[in-house]
Amino acid sequence: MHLDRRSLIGGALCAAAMPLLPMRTLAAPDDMPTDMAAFIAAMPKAEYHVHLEGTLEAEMKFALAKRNGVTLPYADVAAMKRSYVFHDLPTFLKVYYEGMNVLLTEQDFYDLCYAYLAKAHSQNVLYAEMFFDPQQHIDRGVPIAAVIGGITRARADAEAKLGIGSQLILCFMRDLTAENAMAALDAALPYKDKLVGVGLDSDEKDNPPSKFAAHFAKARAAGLKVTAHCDVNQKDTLEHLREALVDIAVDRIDHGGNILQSPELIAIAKAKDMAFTVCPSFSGKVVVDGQPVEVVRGMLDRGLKVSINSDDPAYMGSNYITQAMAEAQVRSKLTKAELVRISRNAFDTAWITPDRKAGYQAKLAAFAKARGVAA
Ligand code: ES4
Ligand code: ZN
Repeated sequence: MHLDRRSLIGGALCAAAMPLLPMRTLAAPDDMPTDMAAFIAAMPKAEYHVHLEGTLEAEMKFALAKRNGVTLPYADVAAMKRSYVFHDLPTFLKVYYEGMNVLLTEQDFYDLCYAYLAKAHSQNVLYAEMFFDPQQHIDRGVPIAAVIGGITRARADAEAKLGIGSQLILCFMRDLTAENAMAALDAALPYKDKLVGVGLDSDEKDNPPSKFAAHFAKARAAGLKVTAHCDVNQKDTLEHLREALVDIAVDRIDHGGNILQSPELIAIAKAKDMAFTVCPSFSGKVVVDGQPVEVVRGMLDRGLKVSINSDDPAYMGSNYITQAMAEAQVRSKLTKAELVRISRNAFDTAWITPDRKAGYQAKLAAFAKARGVAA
């Protein structure tokens, strides 16, 4: 992992149209006023774009490797973390998928999910919807029952012990075959009451949303919501956004920063009140009319429903949502009122009952009022 954050401000990980930069870390900038840092830390939050397997910290990898008798190709945690150097999405995904080899039992998935929810709770996340990649586990011989079972048990315990609410989104790996994804969906559907939706992740190049039209339709027929990654500055990015928005008619878009380059797509998204789950670590700047624009700033200014999320925090300097928001605050010059708006957008994005949503929004409104922020 490169740590030169000053030189990396504004960099995008997988920017085809931008220079490729090493992955940035998202530490809160040293010169952030302490009252702003404290405000961000204390604000009630919701998270929608976090890959559970991307929260697998190096320390936990070593603990699980020991428990499961797996040999890791690194001497220690520090050496493993030094290997977290990525140049683009494929080089990141290679390390990310290799990292999952230590996840073998129901208890492993429990430990992974509980650790994330405890961390999120410590950062005042009240509610989270989390991705997981079943194909990667099924293909390694891990039963889907162990994957979903461990995660579900952790969710229940975290809700009971910590009060944090959560739901689960099954992601299709778009760079594997459509058949492989369909097999995973069929294996998971008996557990559909443990899922809230399906998503689309992994390498987007030449893997458009339309490749999974049948999967999305089947998931929807089973009562599940639909979301899709539209990673930043990918090949055919505007066509992929159009397919997601119009052809698939997704319920949400993950990343989606290039929409800023298309007034037509912005108009469609606004008409649908579409939510965008932006991760500053992956969403750098996009070029709009020849000018680089921060995705969070651009979406806010155009009235798009943007939230800020952490993505794969274990691979990004262990920076979870508070650090992601702090980074976005600096890069997009967010005011406290805008930060509250972003959190309000986030609670609004939740796939939960209106009553629960209103409860979360009331907590956020009380927080803003207590700090004199008009929101
Ligand atoms: C991912 Cl940032 C990102 N993009 C696509 N697929 C992913 N899986 C985990 N993180
Ligand atoms: Zn993602």
